[in-house]
Amino acid sequence: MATNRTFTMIKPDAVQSGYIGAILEKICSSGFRIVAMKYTRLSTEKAGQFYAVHSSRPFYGELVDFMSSGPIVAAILEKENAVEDFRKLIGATDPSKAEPGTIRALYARNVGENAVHGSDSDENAAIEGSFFFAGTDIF
Ligand code: IDP
Ligand code: MG
Repeated sequence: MATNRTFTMIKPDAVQSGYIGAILEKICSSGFRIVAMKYTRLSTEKAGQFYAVHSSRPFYGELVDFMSSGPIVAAILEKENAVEDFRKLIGATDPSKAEPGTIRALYARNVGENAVHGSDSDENAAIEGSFFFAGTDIF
């Protein structure tokens, strides 16, 4: 069943570069409503769990180190067709291949340090959202 929610993180590279405000502005002006939000830092254990699906990929260790290297903003976003529309808004994983004007084209450094996360399915959006937020923290 399609849902109207997705999960995002503003990753440590974009936080460190001072892009939190610009990225949230882009998200909100693109029609997404923030229903949950948290400024936090992942431990290596938590980052490893979050990205467990990638544990056999060659970049897994690098990814876990990067995602636990500094604070992130985690959020659940609501909009009709949220998962697909948000993937369009962030652009391709590799910013050199991302459409002009997308968040990754504007703010990502490279394929690893790529500014934002976006869920790839309704099922994963629900799993990832509940990784960070209790039901009572979603408005
Ligand atoms: P996605 O974030 O666009 O869904 P995935 O393939 O799910 O991309 O990969 C998860 C994350 O792993 C990426 O956002 C990026 O931070 C990192 N990553 C993906 N491919 C590479 C790579 O080739 N080298 C280094 N890091 C990568
Ligand atoms: Mg992915």
